[in-house]
Amino acid sequence: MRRSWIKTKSSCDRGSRRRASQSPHLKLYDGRVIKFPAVMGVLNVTPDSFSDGGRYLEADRAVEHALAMEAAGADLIDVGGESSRPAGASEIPVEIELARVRPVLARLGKRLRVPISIDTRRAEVARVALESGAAIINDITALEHDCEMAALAARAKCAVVLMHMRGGLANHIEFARYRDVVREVVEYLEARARFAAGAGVVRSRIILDPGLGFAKTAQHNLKLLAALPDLCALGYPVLVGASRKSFVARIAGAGERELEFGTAAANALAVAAGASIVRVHDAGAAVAVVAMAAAMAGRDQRFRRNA
Ligand code: HH2
Repeated sequence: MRRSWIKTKSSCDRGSRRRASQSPHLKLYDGRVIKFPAVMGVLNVTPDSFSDGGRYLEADRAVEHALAMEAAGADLIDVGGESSRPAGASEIPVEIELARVRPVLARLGKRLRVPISIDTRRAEVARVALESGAAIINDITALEHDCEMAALAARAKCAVVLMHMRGGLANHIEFARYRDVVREVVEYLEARARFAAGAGVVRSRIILDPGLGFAKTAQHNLKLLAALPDLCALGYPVLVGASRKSFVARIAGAGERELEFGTAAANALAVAAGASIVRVHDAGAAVAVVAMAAAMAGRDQRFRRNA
């Protein structure tokens, strides 16, 4: 669905935290429903992403890959045109980000049945994506980078992923210092959710993400994964992006199989701990992992594959 009306205007205490219940699904502005736990397939239209950089820079290949992830059972596709790779990700001009994602979004809007999210920090890019039919803004800066993002999300009534990070794209690893990483991340995300709701973002469409690997060491990531129930207790759906990240490589090994199984283990335990969405590069593998983990955790009675 094209939406040409969206105009961008210029310009804890862990123990005592209220236990709020999470919704079992996300209802989008257009009535489509994403059932949890869900698999978000990553589509990086970039030359330099850490896992799939350069593979889908050409629009036809990107569209093909998105359709393949949908066929493999992905519940939504996350399109990004700017890498956030910690090893020196460089800021790119907005024109380049737009030139990468616009042709892909235009084609996907007509062909993809599952919802599209746009992985961007920039309101201008988000607006183009929303006009092409995207229903979710995935902002790794939790609406902090671009002061127009919150108002855009509110006007569009889209869902928003608020992710925790510190520092900028190129230097966030230098900010991986915490007294209590779980408490600080949970408090930050709670505050950003409050900010988003205050700006008019539909509360039931706010999703929180601890931002694994963003200003986090491997130990920080492990602590956050172990404490997912604390984050889920805020009552918002929680997205986890562990797929193929360097902490998985450090722990499980950097070979293809090791990354695949390390990612699978992280996703299974995240779903068992209450995560609502896992963001992955290999959608087919994640669909099976999520179906099994959800069934074992008693969260989901829909068997994704027939025996
Ligand atoms: N991770 C990456 C990018 N966007 N968004 C959310 N909400 N959560 C994440 O964990 C997350 C994200 C990094 O992964 P990838 O997109 O594969 O790499 P790159 O940023 O190099 O394109």
